[in-house]
Amino acid sequence: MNKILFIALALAASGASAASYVTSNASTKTATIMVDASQGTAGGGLNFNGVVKGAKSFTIPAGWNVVMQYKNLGMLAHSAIVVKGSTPPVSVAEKDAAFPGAYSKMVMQGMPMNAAATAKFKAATAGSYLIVCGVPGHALGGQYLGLKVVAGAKAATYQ
Ligand SMILES: [Cu+2]
Repeated sequence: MNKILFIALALAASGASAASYVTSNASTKTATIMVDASQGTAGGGLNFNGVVKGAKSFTIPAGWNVVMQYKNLGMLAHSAIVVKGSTPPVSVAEKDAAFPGAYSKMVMQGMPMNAAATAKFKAATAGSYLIVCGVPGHALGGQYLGLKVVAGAKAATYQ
């Protein structure tokens, strides 16, 4: 498929306003996703990309590689880790990652303001997941996004 046409379709599928949070590359089967902790005041800062309680979700084709670009914009320490299921966990650590490598640094302690980390993992198994903050209380406070891994999906999206 024409690359520009593909990008246009991917943008249309993801919604133009949200397009900046995901880049979908079907030829390399790679999704690059952006997860910004504490973007603005939603949830008293306990948010990702400005939303709380899984109000938005990434969709990743099953078997694709994911590059998760995490950054903390807030004053409090935050982190990001992918966990299985649709319910935010009471507590979470690196060993609870749904896929090997699917977390930022300092999951429980949190990374300080303006710290960034890139996590690379393979979305190997279809299912429902969450990207949660691992700092105790933050996920339960609403700091999580949805992440759906879907067999047969053609592009990574965020909506
Ligand atoms: Cu947090």
